[in-house]
Amino acid sequence: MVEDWQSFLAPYRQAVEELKVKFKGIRNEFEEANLQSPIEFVTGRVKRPDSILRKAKFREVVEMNEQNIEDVIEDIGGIRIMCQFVEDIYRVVEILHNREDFDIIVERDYITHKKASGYRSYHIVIAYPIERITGTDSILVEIQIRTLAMNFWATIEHSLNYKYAGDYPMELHKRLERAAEAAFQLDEEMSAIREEIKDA
Ligand code: 0O2
Repeated sequence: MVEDWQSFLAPYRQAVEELKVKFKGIRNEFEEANLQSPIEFVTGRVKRPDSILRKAKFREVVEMNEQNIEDVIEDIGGIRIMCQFVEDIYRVVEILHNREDFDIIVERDYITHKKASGYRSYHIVIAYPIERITGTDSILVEIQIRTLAMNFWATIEHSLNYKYAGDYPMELHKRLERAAEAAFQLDEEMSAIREEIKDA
């Protein structure tokens, strides 16, 4: 068991704050150079203990402690990068690949391979070195990169998931599928008129 959640989560809070500053910095650099930024905005959060425990239970973890927790839950620290266009997501991925301040551990492209739920996003899990008064630690942070349309769908589906625990009534399930398709079409349309939007 985790004895003291406050101190266990402290490095994650620090990592999320640092990464938000860094990724907002990328956006600022594009703006200062008068270039269209592939990053629209950045958010971050640290998973709450109740949510960590719920996920561990869902994944049927028998005994979780501070040493093995990251084997099961890679998204205690989470960053979301929102983009206008699907193409921007891959530009952001390339930018992240070229950085030297963290290592990429896993990549999951749920855009080319959407989840059964209809969920689309690009996930990158990084090992991020964090400087503490006790020395350097390396912790995992999950970066989700998605368009505004993907984010809209995922946010709504996420709240419904809490209500129905994933067990949606058939009618709602169908509506969510249609909404996912509509979000996909919106991204396609926006990409098609991207050049015009960029000129504007
Ligand atoms: P939170 O913090 O409330 O968002 P894995 O399945 O382990 O191979 P994956 O998909 O990266 O890889 O891991 P996981 O744990 O299934 O999902 C990580 C996060 O991705 C989730 O965090 C969501 O933020 C998002 N996500 C994944 N699948 C879906 C989905 O079907 N719908 C929505 N809305 N979001 C999804 P949590 O755990 O939900 O917590």
